[in-house]
Amino acid sequence: MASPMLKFYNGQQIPVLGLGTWKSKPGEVKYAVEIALDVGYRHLDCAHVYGNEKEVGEGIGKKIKSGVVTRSDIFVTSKLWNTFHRPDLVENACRTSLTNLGLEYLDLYLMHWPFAYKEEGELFPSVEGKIQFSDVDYLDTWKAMEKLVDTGLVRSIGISNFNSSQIARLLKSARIKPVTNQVECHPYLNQTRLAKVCSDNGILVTAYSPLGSPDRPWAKPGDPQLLDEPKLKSICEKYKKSPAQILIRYQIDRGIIVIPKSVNKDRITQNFQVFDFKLSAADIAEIDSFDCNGRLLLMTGASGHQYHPFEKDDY
Ligand code: NAP
Ligand code: SBI
Repeated sequence: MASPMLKFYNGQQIPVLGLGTWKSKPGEVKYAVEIALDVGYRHLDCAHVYGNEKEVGEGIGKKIKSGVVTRSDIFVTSKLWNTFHRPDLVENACRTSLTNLGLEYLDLYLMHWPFAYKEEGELFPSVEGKIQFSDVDYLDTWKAMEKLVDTGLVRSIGISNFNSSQIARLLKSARIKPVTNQVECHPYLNQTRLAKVCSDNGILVTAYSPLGSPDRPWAKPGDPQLLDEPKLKSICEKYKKSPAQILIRYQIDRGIIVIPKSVNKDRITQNFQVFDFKLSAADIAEIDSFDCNGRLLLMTGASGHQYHPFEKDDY
């Protein structure tokens, strides 16, 4: 079965389920993309900072060449990294992702974070272990992203990791509204309040780390594992689905786009087998109750930045 689509306010459609590619090694991600397209995925979530867009592009190119998909069948997202926020750098950063991915346009280009880093050098410019910031305002970066829509390099633009105050500030000056805000979202951080702000403004939410990102580089032995959550067990038994499938379906049933990452054939396949069941309202409410403000990606390296989204008492 194909992934159902959601519609952005601008009329463009996005498959509700996509393949994440952060941490997917260059040697593994081409195969992962090929498997995903073979089993029916039509949405790929990419970013310059993942360092693997060339290999993602090779996987896409192979499947277009062999006739499995056409360019217009697939939805490809990339993201503007923090070192390219200065308006004069934005178009070139987008073109670099397009070249690496082997594409002529992106379906969606996101501002990866609201804060900027010192321009152009390393992706994580640091001096004595401290990330070097830039004070470019995300409103100015956004204006340069709007021009990418005008020139046809990207079909839609969106944001990632923006809090509710930052969304409100952006909406006051944006000529083109963001179509989505891609944020960490799973039962331990279900983002109900932020999702309401987005929905009130016609913005869809995209859930990243929907399985609790067990392979995040800073995970420590003994950290709670969402996929092992004991309260998920009876729900899994009831629907005869795995914890990952329940976590993916939880987002779909809330109207949220979801982008689980895998480089494993069986898990890529399993994660797509979520369109033959639906969670009851009571089970969604039960999973909602797991929320514990359990943010996994704190981005502490950017602590102190004026546009850090998670530092104040905001959501
Ligand atoms: P995730 O999708 O929550 O979890 C990925 C991990 O779960 C991998 O270790 C994967 O292992 C494992 N896994 C996948 N399917 C499984 C299954 N069925 N059963 C058990 N384990 C399974 O984590 P994520 O990579 O952090 O988030 C997903 C995507 O969101 C990213 O890849 C990226 O595209 C995006 N993202 C965006 C941002 C942002 O700032 N905008 C931040 C984080 C993530 P295998 O690969 O070995 O299967
Ligand atoms: C990277 F490529 C390296 C580190 C890192 O940490 C924070 C989370 C993040 C990101 O900014 N976007 C992701 O998908 N993962 C990331 C990516």
